[in-house]
Amino acid sequence: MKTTQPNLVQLGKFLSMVLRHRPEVIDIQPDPQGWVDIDVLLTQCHTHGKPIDRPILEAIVATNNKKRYTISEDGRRIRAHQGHSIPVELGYEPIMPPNILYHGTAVQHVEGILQKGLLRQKRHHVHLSADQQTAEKVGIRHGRLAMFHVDAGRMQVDGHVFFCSPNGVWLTDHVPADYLKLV
Ligand code: HQG
Repeated sequence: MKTTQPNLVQLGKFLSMVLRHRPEVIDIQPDPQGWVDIDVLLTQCHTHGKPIDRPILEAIVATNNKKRYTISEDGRRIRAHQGHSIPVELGYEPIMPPNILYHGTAVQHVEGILQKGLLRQKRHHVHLSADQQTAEKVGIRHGRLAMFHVDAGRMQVDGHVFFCSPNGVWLTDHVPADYLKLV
């Protein structure tokens, strides 16, 4: 008998959408820290035509290219590590950043960034990468690549606060243009 393999990438994108941006699409309500009960999530996914069961969910979490999701220690809840546009309090502790962080973007954004610095736009934070290769992948999502080096060491000395999500994305509120170098 021929079985159809679930498309984990596609289902992962769906999960990202409902956990970070539009939970109302499947009628779920993440708690203030962004957690959703897994039984409720799976039931609501089924109801809305996305047949995700527990093994599929665990496969999405394990194989996701950016390790976007985490399951709680008791195995009952799931949330995304970062990147939400819905209001959530992720509870990360401030942490000292490396001296240089990287931000990849597209050339059409460069002028605005040089004027106003890096703004968090629709997300909760500005997202920065610890290595240039990752930042390149982030940037080319938007168009022709432009790369900024961020003087994170000096920002921290000047009082800016940084967080690092468990999947290694560096987060801060705003990067004034003075700390940016277009490379
Ligand atoms: C740009 C993905 C004009 C900024 C990735 C970026 C990342 C400005 C865009 C995560 C600006 C926002 C985040 C200014 C910032 N003027 N443009 N003043 N300030 N911008 O997608 O950093 O797949 O919200 O350069 O891997 O590209 O979601 O942020 O180009 O980690 O898990 O405004 O999203 O992860 O775009 O990506 P985004 P991002 P996920």
